Amino acid sequence: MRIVAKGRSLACLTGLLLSAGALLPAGARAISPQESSPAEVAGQSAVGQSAAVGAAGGGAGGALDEASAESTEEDRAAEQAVEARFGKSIADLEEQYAGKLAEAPESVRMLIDIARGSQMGPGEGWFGPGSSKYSWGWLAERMGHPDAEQLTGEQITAPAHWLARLDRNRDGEVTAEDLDWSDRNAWVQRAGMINRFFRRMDPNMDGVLTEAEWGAFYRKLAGERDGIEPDDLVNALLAGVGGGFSPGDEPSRNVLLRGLVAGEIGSLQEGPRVGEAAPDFALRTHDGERTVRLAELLGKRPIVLTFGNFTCGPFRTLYPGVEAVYRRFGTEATFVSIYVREAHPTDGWKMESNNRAGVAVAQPKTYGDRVAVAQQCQGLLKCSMPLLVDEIDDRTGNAYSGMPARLYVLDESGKVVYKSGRGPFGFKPGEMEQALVMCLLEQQAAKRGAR
Ligand SMILES: [Ca+2]
Ligand SMILES: [Ca+2]
Repeated sequence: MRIVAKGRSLACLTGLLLSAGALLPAGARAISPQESSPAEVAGQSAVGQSAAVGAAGGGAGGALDEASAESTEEDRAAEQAVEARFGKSIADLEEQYAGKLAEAPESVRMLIDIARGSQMGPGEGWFGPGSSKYSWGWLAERMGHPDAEQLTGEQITAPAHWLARLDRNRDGEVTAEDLDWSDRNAWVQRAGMINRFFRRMDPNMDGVLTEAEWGAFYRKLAGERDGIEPDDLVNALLAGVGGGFSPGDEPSRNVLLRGLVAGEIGSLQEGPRVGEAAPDFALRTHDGERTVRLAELLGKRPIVLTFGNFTCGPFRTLYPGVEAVYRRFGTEATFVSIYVREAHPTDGWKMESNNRAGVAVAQPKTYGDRVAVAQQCQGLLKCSMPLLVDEIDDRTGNAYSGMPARLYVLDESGKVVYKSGRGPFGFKPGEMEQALVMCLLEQQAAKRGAR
């Protein structure tokens, strides 16, 4: 498996391995404790890597010089594409942000991490945590118990189904732990591990395990025997986990550079921040039957925006979690999904795991092509909320930095109250749902105050 760019020193490679998510499969939102480091979890890995490279004595510039000496025509083409898009070479950007990479725009942080050999992991480059108006402190204060360490059902004035979403571990009280969605949280790590097991049993990767899929998995393990044993599950689920990408999924540096320039790894824009007004959009539904304009949805209820695309495996498997939120809160909030640029088209960072799941499409070149893929995606995911298709110039995907997948909660006035981290790693429907509940709590309190 090709892990590093040519000319990379062993010390660089060590720094890379230390930075946790580097070797995770792209589909792996979850990370296990040994794969995670505090720096990475805090979204500081770019800085951490920079330090590791610096400590190696050569510095990133040296590694890049070596790389360029050996670079092939393909390398040069990828680097020229970067220069055309960013207006500067990678080396110039490295120099400009030397020692202060954390201050660089997200796109530059991602570019430099890719140039240094990142294979895309949580906390690397622009993959950071979500941001929210709400927190444990906000909730405790709002409920009139600012110093409490836990809130019981009696202390939270809310319908039972709101409370149930805040009490993540269902122990009857809400604590800071219930609201912690960082990658170092034990619940998040365990849930992530279970999600990865789930994907192993779900051959068509639609995030739904049918009785037939469940049965096929069981029969494969049991063989001729009348039952399976704990070790059968351990071997089937753990073998190969954490060892890198699935065969045929790992990207080369050039594929990542081209994917970055094309907006397939994510938008070069950053999207609105919490507290800012969400950009307006007017997009047609996948069936062409109507146009939905954000401005027309405002003033009524909170709004949940879900961005995603067909070729992003984690989006496909995590999307049912958004549908579940829609089932629970569809009468209390407005839900809209927005179909954006493909993350893993056959002419970009193509993935064998997609091929095995029967997902193989080139990057749409026209709006009509994109609608056709959105319809194919709809056929698999059976999205029951309006599915809007972004224009082929990615205007809405860019305005929200929605590629490859992302979640937002807006309050009824259209201000952002929750913005997930960039997908796939930041795509956390449970985190979004808690923000939605707290937005509803705030709205409820405001209505009471107005009476
Ligand atoms: Ca709890
Ligand atoms: Ca399935």
